[in-house]
Amino acid sequence: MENHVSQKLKTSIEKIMEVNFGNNIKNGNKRQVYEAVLTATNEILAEKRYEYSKKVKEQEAKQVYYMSMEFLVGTSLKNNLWNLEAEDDIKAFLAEYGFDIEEFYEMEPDAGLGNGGLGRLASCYMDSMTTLSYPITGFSIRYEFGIFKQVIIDGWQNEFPDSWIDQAGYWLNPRADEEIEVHFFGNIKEHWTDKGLTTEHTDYVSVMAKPYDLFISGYDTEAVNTLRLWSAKSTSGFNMDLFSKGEYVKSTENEAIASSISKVLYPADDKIEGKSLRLKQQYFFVSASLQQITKEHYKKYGTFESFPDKAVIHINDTHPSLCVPELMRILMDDYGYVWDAAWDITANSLAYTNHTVMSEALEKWPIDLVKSHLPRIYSIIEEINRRFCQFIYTNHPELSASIDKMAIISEGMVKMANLCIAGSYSVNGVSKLHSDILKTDTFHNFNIVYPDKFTNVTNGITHRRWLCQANPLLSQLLTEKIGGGFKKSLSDIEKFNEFYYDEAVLSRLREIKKENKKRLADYIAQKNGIEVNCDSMFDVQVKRLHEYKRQLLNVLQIIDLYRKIKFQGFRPLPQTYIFAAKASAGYFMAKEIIRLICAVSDMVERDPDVRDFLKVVFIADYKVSLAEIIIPAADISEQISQAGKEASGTGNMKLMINGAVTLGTMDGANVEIYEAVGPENIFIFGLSTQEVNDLYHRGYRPEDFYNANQSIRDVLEFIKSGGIGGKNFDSLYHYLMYSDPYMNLADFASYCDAHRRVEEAYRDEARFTQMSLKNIANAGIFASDRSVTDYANHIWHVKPVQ
Ligand code: GL2
Repeated sequence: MENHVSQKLKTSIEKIMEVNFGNNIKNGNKRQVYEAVLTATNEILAEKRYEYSKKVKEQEAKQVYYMSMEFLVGTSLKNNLWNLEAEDDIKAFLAEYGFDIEEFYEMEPDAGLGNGGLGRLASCYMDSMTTLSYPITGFSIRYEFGIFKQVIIDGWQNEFPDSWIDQAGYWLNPRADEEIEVHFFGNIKEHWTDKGLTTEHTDYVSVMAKPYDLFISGYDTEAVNTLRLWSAKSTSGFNMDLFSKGEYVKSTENEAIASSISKVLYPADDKIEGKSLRLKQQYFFVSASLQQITKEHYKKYGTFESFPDKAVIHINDTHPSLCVPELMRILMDDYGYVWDAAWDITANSLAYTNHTVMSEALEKWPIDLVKSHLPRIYSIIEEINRRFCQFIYTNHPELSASIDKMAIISEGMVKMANLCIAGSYSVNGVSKLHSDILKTDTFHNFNIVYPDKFTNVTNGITHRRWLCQANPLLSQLLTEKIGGGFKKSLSDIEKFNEFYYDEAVLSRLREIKKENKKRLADYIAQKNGIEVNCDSMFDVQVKRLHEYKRQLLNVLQIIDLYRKIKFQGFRPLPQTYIFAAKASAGYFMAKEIIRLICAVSDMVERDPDVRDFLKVVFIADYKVSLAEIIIPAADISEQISQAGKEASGTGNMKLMINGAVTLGTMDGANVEIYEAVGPENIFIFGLSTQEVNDLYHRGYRPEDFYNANQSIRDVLEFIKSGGIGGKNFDSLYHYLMYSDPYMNLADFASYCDAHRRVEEAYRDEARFTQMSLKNIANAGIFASDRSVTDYANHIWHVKPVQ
């Protein structure tokens, strides 16, 4: 039976066709109907949002404000229709008029407002919070250009702008009535008044923040939450005076400077960019969001005493760390609170998640930059730092030698993680291993001072997008066998373990995998012009390109395999290696690794001795919608970062739930995947975190591994001598032999050995399908529903609003 939402949607689509285009569906063109479907879906969400927010207000429920520079939303149409349980009806409705809904899905560009795992996690959390009916608002920037489009030309990554708004802007609901002014630069004047010492910020430059709301739907819920994206524009706008005087360029200058703030997403992942524009972006969205949140709170309660009971502001990595001084500023300068009271409110309303231990990603800003761009904020940070250092000095004399390391301002820099720890009531890592490393290593001293602040919440993924929508065949099989309850409550998926010995189910699993492989193979044939064998084993490594993730190790193994097939008559199981990854634009080594993958792909493809056994494919422009095609087709999930470096990983979870078996190091959430599936259903190799640290302290000498291992010598000399299509890869040879902080060669032998174990397991079809089943059935704990419930219960202390 058709549901009430579907009926409403249809009527609304018809109406929009009439009113907006003076047309009807029958005669409408594809673009018109596409627009009508998106607009109608958005309207339904707007109505639901209105009803839900009324309830939240009535119940005076505590709310989460999730501050994140990145939300990797992906596409929304399919997700929204699926969540509204209207997908089938709308598909059939459109088909009546000759429109294929799949084509509409393809027309929608990804909202690529993020780089990788961190941004995608934020979007998964919005989905889960909404499905579980928790009130949450996400805050970020409405980047005009999201993550760049990647085009590979002759093996080299080129970046092109991604203007997504034209085709996906229907989801963005402008709220001109809620614009907010943000101040940069200027001077600080202090003077005594009857209220004590007050501070005035003068001669500042104003930028207007205009909000756009993107509605977030959930499954089987009344709730709709919003993701508020701020767009920057000038307060003065276009200068008519200058224009009249013929100063055409100057007349638009103010607008250009202001709007540059929300122009483009910084494409660096796990690495900081200490640029002035980046600092402006951070302050811009933090200030606009906090001004709005506090204004609403004050309107309602007339005081901030109750603020920590009604609001929790979550700092997603240090990018929004200016929340600490900005909330202090608002409370003191705008609402007249004295320092101690303001600090009490601030430090009880903020919670912080750390997402990386990589030193190059721990943000710090030069003092002069912060001081000149944000003079008032800097003066507050200085005072926070002074009090913090004094507190440590007085209460923890044993740490007095470490104060310099713990200080918020030191070595000419403002250290944002230190600021977050001092200013938040909760600090968490994103997997058990990562949270342990934070406590025992990265923030060891802070853990001595604030042992109760540190906790762990292991990441999760929304299986509704990554399983139900991306892999409808598997989802259907699960529904048949264990019922549909898993869609709302993924712990139910555990029941699938019962089918471990069920031949019919195992055979269905194989058929489903094959279908998904065909879908991917079609994509590859179309985009790469490579025919891949769907009976070969699909080995997948898809994620950002980063040295620590060690795509290079994967290629080294492939080159070794190539050489063994070509020169030693080795006949392996046919295997297809699939890579997809974007490298940060200025990251030379990462781009070199892509070039190597592409060159190896070419070399194999041209070689009739090898190509029946081995294929290597680099799929360009990795993004959420592409991941939805690749992941369900994977047999093997490569998670091979150097132990201790990948905070969690979330791709590993998406692959697992789609039945791929992990080949990985004991790093990040791989450790918990290992615990969930047991040692016989995962392939582990390589040094442990402890062993990596020990080797580092002893001194890692790549030549020791080179000398001890014939295959390493063969592979490296092959690369060096132009063996890969005559191309020069000296940069990578030297990297591996003389610098490589991620110790690729130390794990090489164990990695190759693991690959042979994988092959052996894969040859035993029945056994491998059982491994795959175990991975699916034990993925329950990696639901983002579980993660957000952990946050809600243990950190945020919020309740669902039903
Ligand atoms: C990351 C981590 O590298 C990754 O391991 C983790 O899964 C995600 C989400 O917690 O966060 N940190 C980071 O800066 N980026 C990540 O993907 N970009």
